[in-house]
Amino acid sequence: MSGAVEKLKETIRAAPEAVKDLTANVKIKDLQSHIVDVTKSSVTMTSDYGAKLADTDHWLKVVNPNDPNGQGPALLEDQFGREKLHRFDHERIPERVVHARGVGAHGYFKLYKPIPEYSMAGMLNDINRITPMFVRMSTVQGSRGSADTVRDVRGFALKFYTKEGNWDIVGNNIPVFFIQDSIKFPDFVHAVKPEPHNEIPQAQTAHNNFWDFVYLHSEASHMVMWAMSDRAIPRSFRMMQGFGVNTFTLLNAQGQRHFVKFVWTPELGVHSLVWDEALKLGGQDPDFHRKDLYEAIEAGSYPKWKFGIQVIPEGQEHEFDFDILDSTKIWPEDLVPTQYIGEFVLNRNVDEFFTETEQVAFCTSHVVPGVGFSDDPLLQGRNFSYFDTQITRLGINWEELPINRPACPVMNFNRDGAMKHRIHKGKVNYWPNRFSAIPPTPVSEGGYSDYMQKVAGVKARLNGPKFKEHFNQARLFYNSLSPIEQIHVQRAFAFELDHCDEPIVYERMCQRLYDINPSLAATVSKMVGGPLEPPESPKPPTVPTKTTLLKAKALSQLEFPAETPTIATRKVAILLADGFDDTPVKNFKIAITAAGAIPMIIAPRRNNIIPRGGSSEGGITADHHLEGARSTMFDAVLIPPGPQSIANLRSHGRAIHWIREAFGHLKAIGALGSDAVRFLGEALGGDVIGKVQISSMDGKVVSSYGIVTKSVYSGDEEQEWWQKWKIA
Ligand code: HDE
Repeated sequence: MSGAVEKLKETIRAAPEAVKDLTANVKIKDLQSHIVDVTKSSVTMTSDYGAKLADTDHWLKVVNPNDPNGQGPALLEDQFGREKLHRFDHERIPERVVHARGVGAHGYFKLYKPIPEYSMAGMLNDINRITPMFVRMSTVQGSRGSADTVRDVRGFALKFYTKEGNWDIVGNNIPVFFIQDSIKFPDFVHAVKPEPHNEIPQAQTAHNNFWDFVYLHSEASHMVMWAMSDRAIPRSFRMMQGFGVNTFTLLNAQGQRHFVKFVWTPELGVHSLVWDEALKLGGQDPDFHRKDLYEAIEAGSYPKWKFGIQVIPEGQEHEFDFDILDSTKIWPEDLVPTQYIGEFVLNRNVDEFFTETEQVAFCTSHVVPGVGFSDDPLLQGRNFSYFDTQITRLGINWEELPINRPACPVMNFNRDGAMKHRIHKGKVNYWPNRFSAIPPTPVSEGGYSDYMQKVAGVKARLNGPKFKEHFNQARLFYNSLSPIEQIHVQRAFAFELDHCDEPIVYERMCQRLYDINPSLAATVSKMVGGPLEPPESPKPPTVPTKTTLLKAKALSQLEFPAETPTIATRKVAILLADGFDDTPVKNFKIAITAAGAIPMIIAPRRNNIIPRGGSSEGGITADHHLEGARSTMFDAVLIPPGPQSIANLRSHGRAIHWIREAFGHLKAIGALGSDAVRFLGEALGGDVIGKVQISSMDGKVVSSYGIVTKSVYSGDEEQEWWQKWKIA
């Protein structure tokens, strides 16, 4: 277990009983029968067919015992050697065609507001139920080994093991999508993935094909605004919202149907990295997000999300300017408020990555009684695609795998296929049969009820007229951001288009930005060499609107601070060297641990850092040395007092770089004592005498030591931050 986990454990207050009580989780119990603990096994090594093995280090060969150099050929007859290689040769399965890189964890859902008026789903009506869950978070574009912190949409897939069957919500951390119709998905994914001729770039949208696609599909305009915002570089998987994106339906016991969108919001607030930090972390710690989630859960600091619904009664389907079945549109909260009805918590890491996180398979088509689909054309295609892809990845019997198996009874006459596990006893394998074996369940007793939807029309390859409007919500999103968030969007576009080397791509994309926001377009154009004036060509069609908002709630990340502002689980680096003052360091560690954060000592070397007045044997062990752990891996930095310690840091190039980089990434920086304060000023190139305090944009100081919260929207606007210096 890593040092961070141990330290985080020290800071965790007792978790609520319901969270700890894993025996309440029927799915975890179900998995137990499959778990073998290799380190506690009393069984010695066997072959796959159970024969005990005496030697798996040497292949069976012809050797000449009388000749010390005699090494003859290896024998094909070695069934154990062959078995070992066979098994190894076939270890890999195809990675997911998208969302290949991800991390999973177990948890549970608890309802606090039943919704019988909307849905008869048991999980959405029973407040005494604890519904087991498995959650997988992912990036989209990169392959399994790509870095965590790339600019990308994050997948956020939920599997509820309900008493009425598995219910999967296969969501993202952004509420809209690039395309409206699932038939476009292969084109979209081909365009976003590495280019076909050279397989470059990995896990990036910053290339010609992606932006060519976006220009040619103006429906992607809204989504790319989100993808260029801070949402696409989250600080942690624990600090992201999630959205079901598609429009689903809820069906109540009276047979009434409502349209619904699902949303979940993290208890810790929504926070992001800054771009430079994300880029560096990609190399310094490619597992940054995976590790962050694993360590938090391992330490007992369980991330939690509020689960909400946005509901539109069936009769109001056509009352909006946008088509509510169009996945490139949000339902603005100002028009359709989110009702939070429950929460989910992730409280258990997987025991084995492959059999759980890699083999878990989600299907949008897997819904339970009380939940249904809509005619959202993206959803309809997804309902086909997910099941289909699992057949390639895992085989037709993928639902028998332990992680995918429902935690309720499964019984039917689907049969056979590769890798079937369950043995069905009995003379019949069809329905109806002379034994009346395995009858369907009437709707009145819990059988799935299909909504009797009236449908009329002609067959045509068309979408509804409102699907043609592509820019209103792209504008709405940009207008709803704070100024600093807007700057980040400008810079993200400038970065991405700078990586496109074909003028037709970046010039046309700049033209497209004029359709969204002329000032954004002009700024980006100036940076990347696009047109400096709006194009004369006619604007793409827009549909007249009656409810169009200029700004909408809940789009800017600033609207999602943690419910109680907190530095819990954030990592604070204490930068010191030989000669540091021991007592303030101890006090600071106590204070910061009490606030739930993780203090970590960073010094020029790891072993035996000697405090002022200490002996050469009495030093402390640092958590990391300055080269090993970089400022990017921490949320805040403290420089404690001690004249010799400061002098040592002052002569250390990496220490100065640490402070400058932390400042550039808008980390909270504290300095204790006049030497440390002066050093901080010098490191940052300022002529500072006295006490220095750097505050976040909202000026929040959350501890008496001057540790400030990192602003959720922290811009990389260095100049701006220079002006924020207060010199006293
Ligand atoms: Fe997916 N998507 N998708 N997608 N998607 C897959 O299914 C697909 C879409 C999302 O952690 C694949 O099991 C189509 C929207 C997540 O295992 C595949 C369309 C949203 C994950 C697939 C979409 C998503 C996937 C690849 C357009 C947000 C990872 C592996 C019609 C709501 C799930 C797999 C996990 C994975 C198809 C669009 C989210 C190929 C055809 C919109 C989180 O079946």
